[in-house]
Amino acid sequence: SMALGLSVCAAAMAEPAQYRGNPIVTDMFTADPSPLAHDDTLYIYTGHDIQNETDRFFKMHDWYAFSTTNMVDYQKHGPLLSVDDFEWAQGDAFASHVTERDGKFYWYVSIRHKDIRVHEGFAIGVAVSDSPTGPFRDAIGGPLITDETPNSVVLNIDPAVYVDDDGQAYMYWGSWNAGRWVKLKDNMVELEGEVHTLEAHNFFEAPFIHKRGDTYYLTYASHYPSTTEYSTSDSVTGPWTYRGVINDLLPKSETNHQGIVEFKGNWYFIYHNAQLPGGGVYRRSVCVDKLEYDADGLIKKVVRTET
Ligand code: FUB
Repeated sequence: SMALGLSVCAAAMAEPAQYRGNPIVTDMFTADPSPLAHDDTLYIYTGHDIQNETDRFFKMHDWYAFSTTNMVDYQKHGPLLSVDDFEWAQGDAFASHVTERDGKFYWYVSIRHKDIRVHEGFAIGVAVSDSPTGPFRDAIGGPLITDETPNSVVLNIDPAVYVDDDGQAYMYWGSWNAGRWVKLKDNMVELEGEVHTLEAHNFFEAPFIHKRGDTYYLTYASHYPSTTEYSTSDSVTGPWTYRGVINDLLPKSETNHQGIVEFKGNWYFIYHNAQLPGGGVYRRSVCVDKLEYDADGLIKKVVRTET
């Protein structure tokens, strides 16, 4: 009927924002991407820069996801998680990482603790959901890592979790030249054993692990302003062999924060720049480009396609 036709049309017009190309999001500033391939969809979880054009610090309060099935069209979900979802936290939604285990989705986040104010008070928390797009809730009701954790670092930020082939989960994190790693229990929300120092040449922050064939790749931001560099190993715990730069300095973003994922037979390098109009160090934009390997399995320098 005519009425039915009109309501279908209205529903189509009410669809959430859709985007194409780089940067993948054009109506807000996004940063620190974390990719997750699930079923036939790629989810890119991001931070959300809300700083103005003059103040000089990161201002971030919540996290979003952007999904795609074809690497061309992206759909916004969120905000899916916010600092307010962690009662023990007071602010600063820095970099995060989402991983799946046994049908549950775990979202590891960097936030500031309300009470523990040693150093900067940064802590790592974790939220959980039965779906990649939520609802997510605080999985512990407290932090996983704080300044009080033995062998933690000054800035406990930038968590990345990797579940190895034998089912053992590892969390990597850290900043300002001090990387760390620790095993996680099978429940994904408790530490197993002691915190280890991450020994990787030129490590600054933003560790990320992926595996291709028998090789583990540890990518990370190096120096500040940051390039993206990497090391490889035949074990998820190292030792790590330094392999060089894969993403050069960015024109306007001092940070460089990457995630790497294989999706539908191609590898992707997911990062942020500051190329949206009005963009800058604290107003960044997530981008996606191809990641390629040479015949020896070394990563080729990323060819960025932003304008
Ligand atoms: O987005 C805030 C911080 O900037 C992140 O935690 C770092 O990785 C850097 O991108």
